[in-house]
Amino acid sequence: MIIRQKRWALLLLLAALLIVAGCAGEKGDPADAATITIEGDGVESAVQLTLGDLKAMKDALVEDDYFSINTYGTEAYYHFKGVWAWAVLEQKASLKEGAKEVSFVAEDGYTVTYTLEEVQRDDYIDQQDPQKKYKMILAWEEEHEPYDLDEGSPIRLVNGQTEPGDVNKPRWVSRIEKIVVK
Ligand SMILES: Nc1nc2c(c(=O)[nH]1)N[C@H]1C(S)=C(S)[C@@H](COP(=O)(O)O)O[C@H]1N2
Ligand SMILES: [Mo]
Repeated sequence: MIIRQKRWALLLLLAALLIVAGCAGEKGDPADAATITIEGDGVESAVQLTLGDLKAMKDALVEDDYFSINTYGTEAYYHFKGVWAWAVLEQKASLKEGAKEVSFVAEDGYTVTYTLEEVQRDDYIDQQDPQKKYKMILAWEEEHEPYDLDEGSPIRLVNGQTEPGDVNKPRWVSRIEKIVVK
């Protein structure tokens, strides 16, 4: 009888340990299930990608401080973590030969359109630091914080500047819903 009880106690302890370990381990960000679509005449077929898919593109990850100027002329650095937008198109979408332009469309309809070459560039600048070169990224973390799911799609387009004085922050499309290739 005592032996049986001990066995039960051990089993209970084991179960409790497993639960604790499970909670403390890789919880998986709930935002990872968020999706964006790549669609339009410029791709062979539309694809849906989860944020988890983007995070898994380890070779294309980018983490950096991006310089910005907004419409009021305010200058500031923001820290972002994300993945090179071009790598996403190249690796995840079946681009057609004649594809030319790429629109990043937010849930509120806010849209910024680039040529395919502009998405591919890896030499965007920071007017304050001539040494630095930047890629256009799809970011899921700003200032070391993941985007709040309550505010919508947790993915933002972020880029450097094209030239000194470039007011680039208006092109940082928040809450991306889809990427339309034409
Ligand atoms: N989806 C979406 N993204 C957007 C905008 C918008 O209205 N909708 N405004 C842009 C403009 S004009 C600026 S200056 C920045 C402001 O970014 P912030 O909210 O992080 O300051 O977001 C840009 N991205
Ligand atoms: Mo703005």
